[in-house]
Amino acid sequence: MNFVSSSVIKKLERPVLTYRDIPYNAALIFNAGVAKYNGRYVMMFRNDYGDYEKQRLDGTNIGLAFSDDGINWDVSDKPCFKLEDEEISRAYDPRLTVIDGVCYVCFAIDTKHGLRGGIASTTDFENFDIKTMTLPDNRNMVLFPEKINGLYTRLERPMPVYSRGGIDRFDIWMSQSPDMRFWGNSRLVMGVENVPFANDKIGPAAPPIKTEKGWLTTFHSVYLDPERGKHGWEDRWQKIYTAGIALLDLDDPSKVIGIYDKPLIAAELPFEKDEGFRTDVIFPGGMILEDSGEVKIYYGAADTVECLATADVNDLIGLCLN
Ligand code: BMA
Repeated sequence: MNFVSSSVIKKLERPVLTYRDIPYNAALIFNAGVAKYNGRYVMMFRNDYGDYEKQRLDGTNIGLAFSDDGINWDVSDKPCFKLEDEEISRAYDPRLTVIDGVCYVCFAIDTKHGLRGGIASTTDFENFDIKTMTLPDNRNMVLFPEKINGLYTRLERPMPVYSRGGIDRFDIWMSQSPDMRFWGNSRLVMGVENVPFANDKIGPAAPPIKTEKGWLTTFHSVYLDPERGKHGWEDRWQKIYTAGIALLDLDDPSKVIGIYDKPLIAAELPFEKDEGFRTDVIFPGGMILEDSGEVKIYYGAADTVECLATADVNDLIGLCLN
């Protein structure tokens, strides 16, 4: 299967961050969350550290970088976030959302008793206050940047097993909370069967942005090709990850206004398709709407590097409405 990006997408021809940019042990730098905070761009990125050349991974932490233009990044001298104890083996895939001057970080956690999603708040990117952790198995959480009908709102991706045939038929859900701690009011937003280029699973990608026409939101879409053999470091990597785009109702984001029926971003460049840990993986985690109407979409590529694509907000909305 050969997926291509939409013609509205302009990719930066180089990654914005790789392990070579990191002043501490780093191997795979990807799946970052990005926000504008106090006049600067801030990025929290996943670092699977070890040795890139030797294809060895030893663990995961989350690093921090700042930028004035969203393209050139200064990486802080040490990782900013790591969760590890007897129960939790790691936290990863951070996504950032600023609400009322506070930066919230959604992250995934691997534990001995399942995969969970967590939300922490910070104002200095050194101290993090953990607000909530989900039941397993749930992850890929992203927060909307404001309360909806008085409630904090998140998209998420539980992993039902028995009811979906014991395979990866995973969908996008939403839940709401009065206080970031207690979550409920859960509803299905998008089923994997609603995405023509997914045959496996879907999940939220970057936190949604608000437009006049609705909440514009990316999602990741997985196409499983059992014919694929070695693609990257492992003997077999059969999943192709692309990014999709959808528009959700402003008042009730469980109502989908439109989904673009083809991938928005697909792996095409050498560092997306040919090099790295798991090739053909596009995994957005950050989306920023500029005053000019330009949308910056940050995405992990090949589970190895962090990249940037841009598009005009009206073009993105147009894809969802046609
Ligand atoms: C998902 C997550 C992501 C990763 C992707 C492709 O299940 O683990 O962190 O980018 O798989 O490996």
